Amino acid sequence: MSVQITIVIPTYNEKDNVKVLVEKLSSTLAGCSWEAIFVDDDSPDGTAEVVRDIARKDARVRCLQRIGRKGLSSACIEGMLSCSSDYMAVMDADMQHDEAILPKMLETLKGNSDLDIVIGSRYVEGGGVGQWPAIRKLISSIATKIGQAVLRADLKDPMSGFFMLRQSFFRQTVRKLNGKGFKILFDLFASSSTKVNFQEVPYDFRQRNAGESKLDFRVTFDYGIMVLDKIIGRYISIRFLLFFINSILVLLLHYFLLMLAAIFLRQTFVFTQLLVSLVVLMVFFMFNKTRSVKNDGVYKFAWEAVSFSSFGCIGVVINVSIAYCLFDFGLTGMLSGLIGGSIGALWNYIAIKQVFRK
Ligand SMILES: Nc1nc2c(ncn2[C@@H]2O[C@H](COP(=O)(O)OP(=O)(O)O)[C@@H](O)[C@H]2O)c(=O)[nH]1
Ligand SMILES: [Mg+2]
Repeated sequence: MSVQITIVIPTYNEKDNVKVLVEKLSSTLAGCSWEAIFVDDDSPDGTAEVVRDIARKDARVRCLQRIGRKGLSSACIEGMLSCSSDYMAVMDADMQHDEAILPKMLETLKGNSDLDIVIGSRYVEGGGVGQWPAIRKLISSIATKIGQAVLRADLKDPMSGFFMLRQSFFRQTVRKLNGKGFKILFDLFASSSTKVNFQEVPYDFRQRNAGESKLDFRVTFDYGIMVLDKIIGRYISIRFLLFFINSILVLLLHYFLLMLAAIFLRQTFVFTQLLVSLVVLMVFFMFNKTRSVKNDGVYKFAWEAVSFSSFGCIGVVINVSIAYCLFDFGLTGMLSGLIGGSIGALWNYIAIKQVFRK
C-alpha cells in the first residue's frame, strides 16, 4: 500500500520524545498509511540512534541524519525532499503540536483540491498557546503581526511550525525557499509565486514534553532577515546589504579599538594592529557562531571556536602584514590599520562564511 501521508519531524536533542511521539502517531493515524521521517542534525544526545532503534522494528519510521549541518527550516525542507507521498506534514518532536488534529488536517486537504496547505493554528477560535510566559506571548504576537502585514494574507498563525501541505505545492515552491531559521511556514508563503490557498485548523499549543527549547536570538535575527528579504529583496540583495552593514560595523569597531589602544596602550604599530585584529575576530565569531555550549555541548562549540579562529588568524596575518607595509611606506598608523582591517574584514566575511555557513 502506498504511503498517504509523511510526517517530517526536525529534531535536535530530542531523544526522550521520539518513542512517545511515534506511539502517539501510531494511534492517531491508525486509519491511514503513514511514515515518519526524523531529520536529525547529529544531536549530541544520540537522538538519531534512538530513531534508528525504532526504525529497525517499524518500517514506517526513518532517520535522516545530517552531519555538520544545522537549522530547523533546512531540516524540514530536506525531510520533505526525501518523500514521495501526496501529502506531507511538519511537526515538532516535543509534543507541543497536537497530533490529534492530523486526521482532520488530512481530511481537509484531501477534500478540497484547491487547498495548498492546512495549518495547525493557535490563533483561530478554539486554539491557544497555553501557559506561555507574558514575554513569549508578546514576542510571538509582534512576530505574528509583522508576518501578517508582510505576507498580506489573512493568516492568523504565520509563525506556526505545524502544518500539512500538498507535495505538488512544495515541489513548485522549494527552489525559491530561503531555508534559514525556524519559520518555514512564513518562508513557504513568502516564496510561492502564486497566491497560497490555505485553511487553519485550531489546536492548543502544549507544554514541551522533555528536553529544552532551541529558540534563541539567532531565530529572531533570521526571521528579521527573511521579512526584510520579502519587503526589499527585489530591489537589493539582502546578502549584499548584510555584507555591507557587517563590514561597516567591523571597521567602526576596528577604528574605535585602534583609538583606545593609541591612547591607553602606546605599543608598537604591529603589536597594536595584531591585538585589535584578534579582538575584532573574536567579536565577529561571537556574532556568527552556529553552535552554543547550551545546545551543542562544550566539544562542538570549542571545535567551531578553534577552527574558526585558526582560519581567521590567516586573515589577521595578511591584514597585519599589509598594514605594516603601508605604515612603513609612510601612511599614518590609523589609515594603515584601517586598510589592513578592511582586508581582514573581507577575509572574515567571504572566506570564513564560506567554510562555516553550510
Ligand atoms: N534538525 C534540526 N531540528 C531542530 C533544530 N533546531 C530545533 N529543531 C527541532 O525543531 C523543533 C522545534 O524546536 P523547539 O526547540 O521546540 O522550538 P520552540 O517550539 O520554538 O521552543 C524541535 O523538534 C527541535 O528539536 C535544528 O537546528 N535542526
Ligand atoms: Mg517546541
